Order: sequence, then structure tokens, then C-alpha cells
Amino acid sequence: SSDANTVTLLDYGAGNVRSVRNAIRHLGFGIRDVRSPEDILAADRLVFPGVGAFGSAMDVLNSTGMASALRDYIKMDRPFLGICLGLQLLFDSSEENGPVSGLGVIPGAVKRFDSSEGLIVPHIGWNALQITKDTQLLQGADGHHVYFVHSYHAVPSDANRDWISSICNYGGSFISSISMGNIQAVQFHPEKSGATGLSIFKNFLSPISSGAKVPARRKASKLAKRVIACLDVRSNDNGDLVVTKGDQYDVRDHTSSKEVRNLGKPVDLASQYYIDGADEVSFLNITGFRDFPLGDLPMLEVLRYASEKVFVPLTVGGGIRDFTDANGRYYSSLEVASEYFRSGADKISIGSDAVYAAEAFLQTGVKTGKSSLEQISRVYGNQAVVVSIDPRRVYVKSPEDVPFKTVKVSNKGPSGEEYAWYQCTVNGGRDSRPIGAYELAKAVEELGAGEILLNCIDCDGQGCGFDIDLVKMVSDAVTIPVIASSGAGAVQHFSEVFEKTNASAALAAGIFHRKEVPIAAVKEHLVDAGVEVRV
Ligand code: 1PR
Repeated sequence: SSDANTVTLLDYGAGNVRSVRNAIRHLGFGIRDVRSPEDILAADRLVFPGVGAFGSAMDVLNSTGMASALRDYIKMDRPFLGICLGLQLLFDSSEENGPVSGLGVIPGAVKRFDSSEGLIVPHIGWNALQITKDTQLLQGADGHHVYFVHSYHAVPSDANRDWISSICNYGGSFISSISMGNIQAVQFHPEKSGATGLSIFKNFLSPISSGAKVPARRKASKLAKRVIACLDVRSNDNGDLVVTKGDQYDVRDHTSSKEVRNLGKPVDLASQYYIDGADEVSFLNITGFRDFPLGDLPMLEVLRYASEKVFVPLTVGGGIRDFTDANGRYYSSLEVASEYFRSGADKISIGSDAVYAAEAFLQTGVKTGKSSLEQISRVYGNQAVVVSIDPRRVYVKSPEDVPFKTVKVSNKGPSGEEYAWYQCTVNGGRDSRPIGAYELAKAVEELGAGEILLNCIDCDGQGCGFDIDLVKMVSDAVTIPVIASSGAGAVQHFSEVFEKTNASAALAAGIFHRKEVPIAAVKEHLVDAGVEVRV
């Protein structure tokens, strides 16, 4: 096992480590998979990307004998890189479904972020590293934004101080990396942290050629607001998968041909947006509600290719629900989601099916655990599940007129109405449902959603700015991150939504596809406006 270009990967099968594999291959390295504890002990360099929940990971590691092999490997001070849960498992214990004992290499405990004071949990996004110890791994990365997604964190203490190589701030300090001899671990995802992350990965894989120094830049200090590029994808009338873009969800040209608008190829655009500095890329399979995604293999291909080129998080949505095909074969929503994750998605997003789940939950007050939302977040963690809301504004004279939460609108309705509620829809805006965006957001948070993608049909494609009333109402109502979507037409719309609401991210489609506003211009404007962003 002395091939200098091969790294050993411990993938215990609890989730998707495709992104880590892609990053290693992208850097020119081969991968040897661990099949037995002996493979761990025989490794020259071991990468351990922890996925899933702490307790179930420890169960697998203990029952396969890998836990003791890992302890021995670490005791011998062999090159080791833990990622995310791969850092947390090194500690004594975690309170995730516990307390549960960890590998016990590092003294201390892993705790949940405390959302009781309004802190948004999970901690999702680009936060700034504060380096506390000189290491080859993080050389030059002080003050750089790297990508985190987690609800639990290792707590710094006197007992583990010597191990800490960087900390990060989120409702207090938490351990963002450790380093001792050849043992390194990071809480963030280098494989999803753009150029900075790839340099860090390279520092581990080829430490001698230290040519991968992270580029110098302005030092950041806190969690960044994210700018997300969204690709609405569907087949056009020739059967080609294209990126399209609607006006208030109507994606067909208003000419006599009524063709589906074609704004480019999904993989090409996603790669371009990564290079341009998008903090995340979302694919929405907008006809997923009628064309079952597992029958729609091109979308899975798109994900596979995109994840080989895009080293920031990828979200995919559309058609996640239980389904029985024409031959009577039943597919669970969990299978659909699993296939998306296996193909390279970091998060999946659920639209229509989450509306039905929320309605049922609000009617009965009972969490059945059977909805796609609940099942997928139980298996993959709530940070991997986004709920996409497609609401339409409905003006009313008075809040008493409807049993839904209303807002006093900034611009009065056509008959002088001063209030509005936001009615949820399903099937790409085609059918309205008896539930508001506020009620839906609260319900899906309760059911296990980790993030909300908040569209607005009225604003979609209009370029007149985000619906600030809606975004404020929803982002004030939940403690999970809210992505504002629909209506971006100029850089000022991004600073406006971050200044006036609690949105964690802003998403746009049309202005990027039509090359009207580059992503870099949005970032520059936000920096000038004093909004923390990753540059
Ligand atoms: O219901 O689970 O199958 O999911 C379907 C998904 O497809 C949902 O996330 C839903 O939002 C999306 N979708 C369905 N139909 C459309 C459509 O446009 N006809 N797209 C659609 C949603 C909204 C955003 C858009 C922003 C920003 N499009 O994705 O990108 O509005 O646009 P802008 O910056 O140009 O204003 P399921």
C-alpha cells in the first residue's frame, strides 16, 4: 500500500461520500476503500468523512472492529484526516441521541448548538476560520470562509486546548479543526469549500509539495450570507434536458410556438456558476411532480457530472414522494432521495409532498414519521432536507378574513387591501392548497426540515426584488435557515433582503442565466454594503 498517489477512504456506508471521492480524484489521487479493520492499519493516509448520526456511526465502527483499528492507527500517529462527524467521533462523547461514547482520542464532549436564544440551527453555510495553531493543513486559511453543515459541535475546553488548531464563532466558539502530529480533523467540508477547501485537501494529500498555499485575501470573521444560483430543469419538447426559466412559473415562450424557454445546459451552467463564485447551486426538476425522477435518469446524470466539477454544495429537488410505476413497482420517497444523494446531491428539496405532510400534521397534531420529509431527515439528518415553498400572495382587507397568518403589506393590493397571506401551492404552482407559507414553514420545521427555500410565484422572473414582507414573516417565524428566492433583478435587491429580513441566503436564476448581473457583482455590492459574504 505504498502508492504515493493513493489515499485510503473509510466509508462505512451510512451516507453519501461521493463529494469527498470527487474532490480526491479531482486532485489527481486514487482511492482505496477500507473493507476490513486491517485495511485501516495498512493505510498510508486515511481520510475519514463521518456521515449520519454519531450513535449509529459508533455502532457500525464498534461492531465491525473498525473503532479499535482507528484508535490503533491514531495512536501510531499515522496520517489521518477526519471530516465533519469524523472530527466529532474522536471526542469522548456526544449528546446526539445520547450521551453516546466516541473514540475517546480527544478529551471533551460534542453538544448541540443552542437555538433557544434564536440561533439558527443547523449551522449551515460559510463561516470564517480563526487559526489558533500553525499547521501545514490550514496554512494561509486564517480568516477564510469554509463550508459547514452541522447541528452538533465539539466544545473547546482546557482539557482539549492543545488539540485545537482553529475555532469558529457561532453563538460562541466551537472547535472547527484539531491537529496533533499527523492527526488532523476538520468540522467543515473541504470538499465543498471551493478553492480554499481544495487547497486544504491538497495539503493533506501531498504535504511535501506544499504548493497548495491557500490564496491570501481579506480576513472574514463570521457566518456569511450565501448567494445561490438556481437552475430550473426540465425536458423541452424535443426531449432534451434544459435549464429553463419562468415568469411567475410559466416557462413557455409567449410566441405562437409556445416553446419551453432554453437558457442553457445544466452541467455547463452549474460549472460556470461555481467558477463565478456561487456559494451553492440548486437544481429543481420542475416537472418532477409528474415525471418520476427515477424514470428520468438524465437528471441523475446531470448530478453525477455536476458533482465532479462543482466543489460547493449541490441541492436537488423535484418529484420526491412515494411512487408506483406503470408496472406496479413501488418506490419510496426515501429511495428517490437516496438515489439523488448517491448521484452527488448534498441536500434534497421537497415541494409538493411537504405541503401534504404539513397539512396532515396540522390537522391531526400527530407526527406519523411516515412522510417523506420525516423519513429522509431521520436517515440523512435534517441538514440534508430543504423544503421548497411555492406561495402566491392573496390580498385581504383584514387579518380576521382568513384563518392564516397575514402581513401588513408594503404595497397595497389592487382594491386598496392592506393585508395579505401567502397561499401555498403544489405541482409547480398549478394547484392551491388551504395552508399559508407561515403555517407551512412552522410545521415543516417541526417535522424535520433543515432549511426553507422560500419562492414567491408573484415575484418569480419579475426582476422587481424579493418579496420582503413574505421573507421577513417566514424568516422571523422559524429557527432554521431561510433562502429568499424569486424576483432578484439587481444587486441592490440582495443587500435589501439581507438588511430587512433574517434570510440566510438569497437565490436567483434569471439574472444569472441571462448574464445581466454576474455573481461577482452581487458579492462586491454586498461587501460594500457591509454584508458578510464569501469572496
Ligand atoms: O413539488 O417536490 O416536485 O418540487 C418541484 C420543485 O420545482 C419545487 O421546488 C418548485 O419550486 C419547483 N418548480 C416547479 N415549477 C416551477 C416553475 O417555475 N414552473 N420552479 C418551479 C420554481 C422558482 C425558483 C426560481 C426563483 C428565482 N422556480 O426556482 O429559480 O423564482 O427566479 P428569478 O431569480 O428568475 O426570479 P416537487
